[in-house]
Amino acid sequence: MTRPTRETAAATLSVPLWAVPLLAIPWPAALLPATLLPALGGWRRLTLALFAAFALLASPGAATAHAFPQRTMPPAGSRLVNPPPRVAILFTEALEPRFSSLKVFDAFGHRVDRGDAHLGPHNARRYIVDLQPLPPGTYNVVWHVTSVDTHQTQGHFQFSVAR
Ligand SMILES: [Cu+2]
Repeated sequence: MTRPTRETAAATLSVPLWAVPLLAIPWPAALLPATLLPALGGWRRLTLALFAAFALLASPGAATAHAFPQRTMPPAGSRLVNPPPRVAILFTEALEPRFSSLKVFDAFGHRVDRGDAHLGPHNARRYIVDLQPLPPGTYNVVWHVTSVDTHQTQGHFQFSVAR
C-alpha cells in the first residue's frame, strides 16, 4: 500500500484537464480570511483550491453564499496605539446570530470581550462585540458564524495594542 499522493487525490476528484488553469487562479484568497492562508501548507492550500474551484464549477453562486470576512476592524495583524472599544467584522453574507459567535482572547486565553456579540443595527453582515479596556498585548479574535443559508464558517485573526 502506498500513501495517497497529490496526483492520486486529484485523480480521485477527477479534475478535468480544462479545469486545471482554474486552479492557478487564487480562488481561496477571495474566499478565505487572508490571515488563514499563511497557516496552511501547500497541500492543504491545493485541497482548498480544488474544493473552491469545484464549488464554483458545480453551482454558480454557491461559493458566494458562504460568509467570509470582507473587512475587519481592527484590521488583522494591526498594531494599535489606542485600545479599540470593539471588534467588528463585515462578512460577505448576512449572519444568523443565534448560531454565531465572536470572542476575543488575550495572550493567556482569557476572554476580554463583553459577551455581547450582535449584528450591526442596519446590516446583518456586520458582526460586532464590545471589548473590556485592553492593556497592551496581543489579542486573538475567534469567530464561528452561520450565514442565513445555514452554511458555517470559522476563523481567527490577531491584533495587538502597543505598549
Ligand atoms: Cu453558504
